[in-house]
Amino acid sequence: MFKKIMALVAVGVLATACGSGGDTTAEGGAPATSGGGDSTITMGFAQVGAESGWRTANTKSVQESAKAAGIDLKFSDAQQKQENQIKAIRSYIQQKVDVIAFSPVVESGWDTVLQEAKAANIPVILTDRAVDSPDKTLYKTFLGSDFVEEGKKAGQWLVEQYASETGDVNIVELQGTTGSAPANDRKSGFAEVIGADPKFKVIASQSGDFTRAKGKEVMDAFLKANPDIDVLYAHNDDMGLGAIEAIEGAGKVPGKDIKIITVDAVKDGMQALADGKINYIVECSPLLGPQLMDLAKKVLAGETVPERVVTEETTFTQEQAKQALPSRQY
Ligand code: GYE
Repeated sequence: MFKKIMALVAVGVLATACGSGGDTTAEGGAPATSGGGDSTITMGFAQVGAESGWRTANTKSVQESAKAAGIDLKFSDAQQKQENQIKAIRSYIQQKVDVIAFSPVVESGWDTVLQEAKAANIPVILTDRAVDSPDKTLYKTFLGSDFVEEGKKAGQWLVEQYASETGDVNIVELQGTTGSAPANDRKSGFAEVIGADPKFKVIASQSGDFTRAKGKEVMDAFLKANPDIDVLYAHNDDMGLGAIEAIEGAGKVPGKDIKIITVDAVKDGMQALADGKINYIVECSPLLGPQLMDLAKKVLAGETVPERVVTEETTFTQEQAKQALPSRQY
């Protein structure tokens, strides 16, 4: 086991350095290439679920990159339930994996289980979504997008599109999973930007749980209650795609009668954008696997890693989607 080798190296190198509960990222534990033994890293990965095209692409990226990096991956799907994720993490602790990576379904309520991982000396890497714990020693790094920035980009596009509009712009919002980092941050980033002009009115805002089915259901209700919707802002493509069905079902033209902004830029979303049914997509990359494996190796080698690794991403108009689609990986 990788950890055992590292432990031996660490004992030699750091014998006098750390007292109790020393920081495992402490420099100096590094080049553990001392020969022989089984140096395979075992990673326990607690995934959120399979709620969206984004998530499916993310899972594929993690699984493929683990394989490519020679990391033994234990994978679990929590079906969007925090209690399932906590169970999975506890089981990884029991199995004494070398490193735990997970994408926390919601932001709060992780301290206890993360303290258990810390007590067992198993480093944790957050990927995709953040936790709101003030105790930054509970994890080594957080790899993922800046969701506030994504919400701002969505808001900026809207502000530009409606620059010459003098009347009210009625917006409905489909939020992601309640309590999740992307739902909280995409909402607040967007609100901050459009809040500068009172003509932008969010007339309804509700969770569609990041799924197509829920997106359709909630949009149906929005349409019934509000005859005058100008814009839909959906926190992911899947909810936007479900909402398109609802809009068409109500006899309206998505992309024209109701302008649509979404986040993610997965293939189905990009296709709808190219087809004129969505007006603008803010990209959120699910391809976090290679960087995650790289970070895991560094953490286990005792190298210092940045506290936060932000994913680079862009935005797409309808024209840009047409150009990007043929080579889109997910
Ligand atoms: O945008 C959504 C998925 O956490 C960034 O989760 C991720 C979000 C993504 O269900 O489609």
